[in-house]
Amino acid sequence: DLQGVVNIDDLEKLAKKRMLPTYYDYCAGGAGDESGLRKNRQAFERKQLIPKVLSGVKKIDLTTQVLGSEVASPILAAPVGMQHMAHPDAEVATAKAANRMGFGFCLSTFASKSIEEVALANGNGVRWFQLYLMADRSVTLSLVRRAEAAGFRAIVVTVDVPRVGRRERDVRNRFRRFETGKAAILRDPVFRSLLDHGDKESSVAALTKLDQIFPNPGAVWSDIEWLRTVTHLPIVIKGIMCPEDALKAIAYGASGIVVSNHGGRQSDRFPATIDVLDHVVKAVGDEVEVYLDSGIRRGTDVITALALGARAVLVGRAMLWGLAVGGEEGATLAFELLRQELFLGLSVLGVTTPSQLDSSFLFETYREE
Ligand code: HOC
Repeated sequence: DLQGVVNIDDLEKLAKKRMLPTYYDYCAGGAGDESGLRKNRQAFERKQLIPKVLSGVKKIDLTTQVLGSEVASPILAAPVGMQHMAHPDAEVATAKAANRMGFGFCLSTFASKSIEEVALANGNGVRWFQLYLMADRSVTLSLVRRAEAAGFRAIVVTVDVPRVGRRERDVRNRFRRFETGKAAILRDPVFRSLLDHGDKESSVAALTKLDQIFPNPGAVWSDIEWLRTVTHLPIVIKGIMCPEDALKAIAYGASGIVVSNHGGRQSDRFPATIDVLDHVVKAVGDEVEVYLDSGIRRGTDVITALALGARAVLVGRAMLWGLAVGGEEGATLAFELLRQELFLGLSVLGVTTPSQLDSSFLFETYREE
């Protein structure tokens, strides 16, 4: 199946044929009328880059530093939950693919595979753990401790889900997020201890309990303050869309932020991330590393984000489509396609390392000067 795949769109078309339609819709869908989803793409497509020729691009080095760790490219695997919807090997496959490619990997709180299994699969890879601030701090803390013990190098706190966005495809499909009971958090020992009969509790009771602690609309900035006191790992705040919140993240001890609109899944009225990136980067200066996600499908999208000041990008759906089509091989192909597009994109732009990118390569800046 993987033969003949030329780009991420090809992978998505194949994934759509492979996946259960309700699962595909859950993964592909966005909030409301899905204009947020479309905007993420349209905003990238509007951007234009200006090449600087005869720059000597024999050697291109994509190596990037993220939070003090070296990764093979500025493309990281995003924390996509419940990847069993795409393939039974789920995050074990994507973590292996990321390690094969030397890409950084971020594991979701709602992964289908356990923190420990994924760490094993990821080997010596650079991995981060994505955390939701649950309404029960003991569960949140349990996840943090397990991630620390399993060699995760950062905690990425997602802050843009006070309630889960209304994705109309899921409403029509009567899709229930945890219907399969496959999210590994259901097996967390501290979570199990909250159930009346511990391990013997039926999965229905476990799902009810999970619904009580997530989403947590009561989460506030002081929860980040608390998190800062319980872990020495760097904290990255994911879901920042404006300079004010970026500055708060710094004040509360973050080492990085992810400019993200949750892949257009939380609102159809949030702007595209690539359109707000510049304001956020200018506000924070060098105080934190800024990453971006939501809508990355092309190497040129990565370049555009980096030219606007992002250190790296995270890719979710692109990886998922690869996973759906070919497990670990498919996810590796998705990463490889993006890596190749990035390599070629830099070459034709006249750039040999991601760190050379700046706004002088953006047509809009060039035109203004
Ligand atoms: C998988 C459990 O990131 C999404 C999630 C947020 C909701 C978590 C539900 O679907 O966008």
